[in-house]
Amino acid sequence: MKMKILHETILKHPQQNIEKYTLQNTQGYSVSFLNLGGTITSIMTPDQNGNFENIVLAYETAEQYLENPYYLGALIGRVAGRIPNAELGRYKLEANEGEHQLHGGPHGFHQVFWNVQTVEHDDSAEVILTHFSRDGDGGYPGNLEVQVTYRLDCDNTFTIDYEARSDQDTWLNLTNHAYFNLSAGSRNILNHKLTMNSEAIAEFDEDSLPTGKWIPAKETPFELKTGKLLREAAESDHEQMVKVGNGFDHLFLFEQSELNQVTLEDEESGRKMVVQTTDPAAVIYMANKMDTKHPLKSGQAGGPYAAICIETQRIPESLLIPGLPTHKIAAREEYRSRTSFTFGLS
Ligand code: FUC
Repeated sequence: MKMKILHETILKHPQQNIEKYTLQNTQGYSVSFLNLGGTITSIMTPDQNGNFENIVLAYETAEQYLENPYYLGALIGRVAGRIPNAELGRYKLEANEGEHQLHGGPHGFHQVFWNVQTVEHDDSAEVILTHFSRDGDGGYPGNLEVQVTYRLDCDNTFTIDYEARSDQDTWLNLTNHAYFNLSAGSRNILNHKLTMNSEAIAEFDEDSLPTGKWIPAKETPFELKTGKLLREAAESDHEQMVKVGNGFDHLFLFEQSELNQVTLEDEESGRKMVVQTTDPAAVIYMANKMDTKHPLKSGQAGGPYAAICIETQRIPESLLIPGLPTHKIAAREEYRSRTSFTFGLS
């Protein structure tokens, strides 16, 4: 039996319609996303009783994606994370968090209508999203061609491949900002267990900007080798944890291996997700700063600890580690990274 790709228009808009695509495998797992921002709106997986539910946060209405204030499920670029004073070298970027830039600025990739090309194979369903970002877009140098491939296979793995190339030296750090809740929103994430080989976290100042220093994870609440409940992070009195609203909202550096891994488990539903990436780092964000102003799909609660984001990425130049890729890319260099999410039961 062939894998399926379904398609519907969910909002007619004078500029461009919002189209929704669903990749569905033969076991009933599915991933839905929009042409706008490549935004993931649903990932349907079964719990231990075989009930399929959506394990990512989504807004109540399609119109909300035109703004997407929480960056729910969106592709993030050109540069994920915060850029101090919205300045890179001699380039002045568009600021959108006080003087700083967050997640590519107000016209970042989450606001882009991507071109979509669907490809159905026997054992996977694939969609290729492409975007051409002009020299000077948002203040960034270089004409940039970006291609993101979303693929769901018959073994319940969803893979994101990022590829890009610029005609000038520039900065680039691509990720996806899905908010996961393995209980499908019926509880917060404080009883979810997180396991990863974290080597260090980037120290943050009051504005969550990196100070340039790495803090070793060993023997701190950021050591997650044997797994920790997220509740421990929320209740920790570690200065870095309190600073960002009690919990994780930090750039974690992996102990490097060929594929770096993060595992998330929810005992009550039995769901488990394994994230593997070629990227050297990931921002782990427990939605500590999320408000409840923007309504979510019925059955989903917003606010602190509503979900967790695992934003795999590169590291900023200010935190340079020899041998690891930073945000800086050279003219005509091939930017490539892959992150996969495998869904199953514990
Ligand atoms: C994450 C966090 C930020 C921010 C954003 C919406 O990437 O690092 O603090 O709140 O998401």
